[in-house]
Amino acid sequence: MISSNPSSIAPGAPDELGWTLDRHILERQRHIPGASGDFTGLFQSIALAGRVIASRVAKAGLADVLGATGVVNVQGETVQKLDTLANNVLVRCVEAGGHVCVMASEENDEIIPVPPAYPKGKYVLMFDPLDGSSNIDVNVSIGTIFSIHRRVTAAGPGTEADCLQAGTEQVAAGYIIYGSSTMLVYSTGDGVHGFTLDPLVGEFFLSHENIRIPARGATYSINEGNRMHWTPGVTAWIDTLKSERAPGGKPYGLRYVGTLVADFHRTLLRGGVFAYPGDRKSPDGKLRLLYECAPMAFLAEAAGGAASTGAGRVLEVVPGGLHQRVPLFIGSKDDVADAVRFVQDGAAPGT
Ligand code: P6P
Repeated sequence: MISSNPSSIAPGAPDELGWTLDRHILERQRHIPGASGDFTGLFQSIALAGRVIASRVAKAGLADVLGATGVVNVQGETVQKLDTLANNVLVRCVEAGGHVCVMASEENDEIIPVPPAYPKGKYVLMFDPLDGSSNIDVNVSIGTIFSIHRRVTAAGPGTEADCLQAGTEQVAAGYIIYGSSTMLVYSTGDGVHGFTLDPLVGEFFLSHENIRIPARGATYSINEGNRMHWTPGVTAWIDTLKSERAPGGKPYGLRYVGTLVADFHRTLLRGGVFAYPGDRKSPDGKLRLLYECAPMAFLAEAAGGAASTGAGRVLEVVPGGLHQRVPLFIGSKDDVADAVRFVQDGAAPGT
């Protein structure tokens, strides 16, 4: 990834620092003609927010930020205290930097304007501040998901139109997973890279360079509790994966955390397929396009995988609203292709 040694230190000398996220982003910027440093500044703000949220999540059980606030968000879900805290931290870290013209969040019904006192930048940031909030109180991995676009309006305060762009237009996407370790995974379309937080240093260090999803995996990830609502195509697909008719003749294992970030992170590193399909109860599924499915689809495709709604590429869906839901099949490209075939016409995997 780094083609030369621009450092003044003799080539081949040991690198005691290692690749911090800052250094990685600055090195990337060095190779982009005319780069203004705006993207770098936005990314540093997101990373700061991730470090602050990681710190609060780590001591949530002690600091009484567990438990619901009683507020119900636009999704109709009870907002956990950490959800609110994470949302506010992200907005505060980004709003004053002059890198964005508008933001949008799972927790906010409408767009989040940049306060009039602050300069407006050329980027748009959309996020799910704390995905998996139902798992907060039981100490299961949760995460922050973010998506970055360029604005489409000319200047001044950004609008909803700046947010409602297809996923193919994303400049970058990523997530921060607060698990056994805290990791930030991102892509600008040129490879997917993972950074692990060293809590003693307070910095993310490159730990997973150029992540690639295997063409096929050995696990499927779906909420089997929804089986009674599944369409015949999804039911036939899952029943095939659980039988000797599965690709390779060995039944797939089931892994389901109930946090998209955790289920996707495992799928990204080990392959396999995650699905939150549309069903008879919820034809569009549960997951939101702008700040869950589109950023994960951007990462999946950048890592050699795939992401489909069952009807087409997730990245090609043009959003009709900030909180639009879409069905999601994502992970190893051959496993996703099988799922789509079943959903569309019930063909057996691999035929
Ligand atoms: P279910 C978490 O609430 C979330 O939005 C995603 O992170 C996760 O994949 C999904 O919902 C889990 O939904 O219906 O299986 O509990």
